Amino acid sequence: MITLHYNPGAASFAVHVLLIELGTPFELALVDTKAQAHKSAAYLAMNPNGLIPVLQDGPLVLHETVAILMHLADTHAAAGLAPPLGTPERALFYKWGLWLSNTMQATLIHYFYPERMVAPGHAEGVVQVKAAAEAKVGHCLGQLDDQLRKAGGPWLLGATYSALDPMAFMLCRWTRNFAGSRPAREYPQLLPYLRRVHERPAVQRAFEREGLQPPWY
Ligand SMILES: N[C@@H](CCC(=O)N[C@@H](CS)C(=O)NCC(=O)O)C(=O)O
Repeated sequence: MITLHYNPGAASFAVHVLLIELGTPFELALVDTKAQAHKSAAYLAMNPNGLIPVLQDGPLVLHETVAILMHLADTHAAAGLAPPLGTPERALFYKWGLWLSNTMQATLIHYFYPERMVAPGHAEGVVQVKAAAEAKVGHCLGQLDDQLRKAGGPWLLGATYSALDPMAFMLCRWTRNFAGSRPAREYPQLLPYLRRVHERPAVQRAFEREGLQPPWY
């Protein structure tokens, strides 16, 4: 059995969408962040970073959202959610997966938790880190918009929907409250892309199951 440790709207959302998309049986385990359940000894034993998500797949315990997405694409290869191994397309799948994780997602975390990057009580530092993170994510949105134009769409990697589309959609969604720069929906390629991903039944089902409300992105 597959179990996804999740919290509504957190990074687990992309994995939740993919699991529904795959039609594979799984269960959801809510991580009560208000009760700091992600910092409990039991949770830290699964993910020493104390972050969401964690996927349990039989005896395998896996953290890192993009690693989980890639694992699910590999273990459900018939669904065709990752390009064939050893191809240039597969190399680009790795490139975009790592970039989404180590550049765009990591910077969004600074945007959401700027106080973690400065000395305690440094209010001006918090404002500066948040603004800098928002500006850097703005560059990331520009790159995503450019990629959609170059790849010709309709999906991030081109003609075929992949395990990275729920990830790109989720990160774009996280920009919806940007105040100092454009959110994803204001980019010419990203707006129709977000609409297309949102139209997928798996995305709508995940929103529903997590109890999330509009605006969607
Ligand atoms: N690189 C990690 C990042 C995960 C992450 O930052 N998760 C956030 C939720 S979106 C979290 O658990 N935040 C709680 C905290 O930072 O205390 C991954 O992709 O799994």
